[in-house]
Amino acid sequence: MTNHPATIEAAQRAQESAEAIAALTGQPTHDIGVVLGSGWAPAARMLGEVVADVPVTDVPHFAAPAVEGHAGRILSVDADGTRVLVFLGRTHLYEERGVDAVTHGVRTVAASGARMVVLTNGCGGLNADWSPGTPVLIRDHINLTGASPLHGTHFVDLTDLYSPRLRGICREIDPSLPEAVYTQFRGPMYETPAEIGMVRAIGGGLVGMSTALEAIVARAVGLEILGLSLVTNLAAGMSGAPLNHEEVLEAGHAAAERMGGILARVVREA
Ligand code: 8IG
Repeated sequence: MTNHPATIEAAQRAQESAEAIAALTGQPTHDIGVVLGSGWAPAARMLGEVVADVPVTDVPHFAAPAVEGHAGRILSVDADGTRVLVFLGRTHLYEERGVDAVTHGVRTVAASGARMVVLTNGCGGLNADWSPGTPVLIRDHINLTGASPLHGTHFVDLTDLYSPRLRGICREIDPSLPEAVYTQFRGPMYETPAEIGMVRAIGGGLVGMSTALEAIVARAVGLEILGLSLVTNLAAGMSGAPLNHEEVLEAGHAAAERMGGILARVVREA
């Protein structure tokens, strides 16, 4: 069932946001949505020609991002004829605005006419070979937030949630891209070393605070999904050093060329 009142209201808000984005960008529809998370902003300018650049606060129903390094802008980018709707920054569950605020971006991508979404994030890595600045394809996820972004009796299949087709295109672009299972915690605290031990035991390779809830709604609204993580730090307890947000931003700048190159090609080839 997709007719729970909260689902209908969320779809209506997304429709209003999509109409505002169309008016503000001069682009009636977009083909692909891209959500750029921690560390990914420097890669944005490599996507194509920026046709419009709008503060999210000019669009109804979007909240200003609370996290440093999340610029809070919406871009319309022309990637050789593919119209890409880019979100610089996102709303996280730990901001306590509720699951509908967290997933409003992906609902708006669908309402804008797109058929696919690229969800990116900065995250912790459980493989010691992944130095900060390593991009990793998300193969699957484990949702440890205790939250669901769906309302009512809405059964959604999550098999192959992270499109094998899009992962294949990415590996053609960059054969050295690893794949891993993304494990989402609510945050905002990072994990304890014991929690990282649990993640390892259940098959997780990445830890983050954003993408799983967005991917669930992206599937529910019919989008094809590509998930790309940037490992910005080794997971807690692995490096001997405490975790901090500055290394996230540094890793993004260091890896921008490689990430931007992958994004620029995948939006053209997908
Ligand atoms: I950047 O180590 C970033 N985001 N949960 N754990 C979790 N989220 C993160 C981490 C991390 N690094």
